[in-house]
Amino acid sequence: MFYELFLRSFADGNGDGIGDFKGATKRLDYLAELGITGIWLLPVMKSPSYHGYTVSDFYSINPSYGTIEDAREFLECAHAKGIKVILDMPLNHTAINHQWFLRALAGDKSHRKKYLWLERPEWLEARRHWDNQGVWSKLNGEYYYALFGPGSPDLNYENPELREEAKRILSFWLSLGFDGFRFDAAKHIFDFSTERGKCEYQHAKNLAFWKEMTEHCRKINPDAIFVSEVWDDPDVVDLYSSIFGIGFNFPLAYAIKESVMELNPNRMVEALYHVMNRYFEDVLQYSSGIFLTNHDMSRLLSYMKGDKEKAHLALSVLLTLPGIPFIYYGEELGMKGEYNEFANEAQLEPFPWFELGSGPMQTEWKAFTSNPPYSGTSYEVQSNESNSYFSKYKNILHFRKNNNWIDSAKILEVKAENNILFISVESKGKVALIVHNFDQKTVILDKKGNIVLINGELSEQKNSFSLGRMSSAMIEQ
Ligand SMILES: [Ca+2]
Repeated sequence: MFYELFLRSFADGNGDGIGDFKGATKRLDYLAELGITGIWLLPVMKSPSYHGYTVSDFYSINPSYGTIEDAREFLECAHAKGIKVILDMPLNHTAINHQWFLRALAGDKSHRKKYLWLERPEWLEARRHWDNQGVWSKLNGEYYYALFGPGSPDLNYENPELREEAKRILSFWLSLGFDGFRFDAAKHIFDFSTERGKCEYQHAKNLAFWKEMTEHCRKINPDAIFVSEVWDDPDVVDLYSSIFGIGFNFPLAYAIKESVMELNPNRMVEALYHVMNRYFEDVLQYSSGIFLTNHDMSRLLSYMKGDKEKAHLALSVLLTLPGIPFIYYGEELGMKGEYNEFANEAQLEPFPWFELGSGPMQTEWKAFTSNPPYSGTSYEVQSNESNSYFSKYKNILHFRKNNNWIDSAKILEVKAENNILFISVESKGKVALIVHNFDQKTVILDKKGNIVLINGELSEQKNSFSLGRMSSAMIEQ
């Protein structure tokens, strides 16, 4: 079970209000106690942007986060606690102030070949798929390709020397002790056709690129972990996942949140046959990275309009499905944050350790807007209450930790009856029926095995059991 961690917002180790490696190292026990066995670290390289996705030196640590030695110590301490760490690696583009781009602008030939420059005026007509914006930016009278905006010029991996450079970058971080990578924007490496002069995902070329990169990494660490970010239909995601080993299942995230929001388990049944169809088969060559939210989405409690029962039900559904679960930092406290297409600061807020918004190791790099002091969200308040959002969330995480056999389980059957979702899963001869009550009232069901409460209310009678509203349980068969 992975925890997506934004270092800047987590724990401050040197008193400047900015989260860093020293602080996170001291908070590893907190993560281990949650049941976390992996960390996905958002980019930590030198960057002009607060989120770090535009990198200005791929071989450096952002000085705000500490030193290479601090990172090494963090990795060693994580490993000692049985936690693996993968690094977010945005190889698709650089920051505009990366030396490569600055030298390219100054006319240096070898650096110019690292980027894509406008060759034909008609290329200017190209538009990106999701919002019809242009993809060429102009600086010093020259147009360069920058799909995600002027601040992040795309790298041109047609250049074999650049592919070798990318391998050196990956070697650098693996030898420091990282256990693998989350590859950002994986389908965007080749997404502009120079033949047709328009934006087009070139999946075959992308897959060849990633095969080359992952094979290189596996020579250094045969057990390296890779996760791909591909927002697309399940068949496209599968193509990429077969190379990386784990692919984020975006359609599943939407399906769970929508079905719980609408309290419609039928929607979930329909979706599972579509977005988890491989799990109904026997052969599993790769895993789904299953999640509800990430740094590019509204936080769960904001999505659920503050309905805590729904948020816990959604987490329960997620953690009873096969795949590798990813939990976004702060979700366990019920942090809020609405996605805004122009800035994603709202869902990247400081982790509220203290109720008054400051205290030892509390990060304060930005003011709280969605999770203000005295809102009851803090770890300080919730960790001491057995009935808090945090305590319930943690119990659901512990359910999955104690039942991690579900990670590689097969789905035998899913159905919805009387507003109850039934999921039957099997792994190595072990079979369990999972029951999620989407209803507003308690239901009584037949008892056919040992019952484990996942979340909510449960009472057992001789031949039956009662499952409270919005509650979940597992029946071991
Ligand atoms: Ca700091």
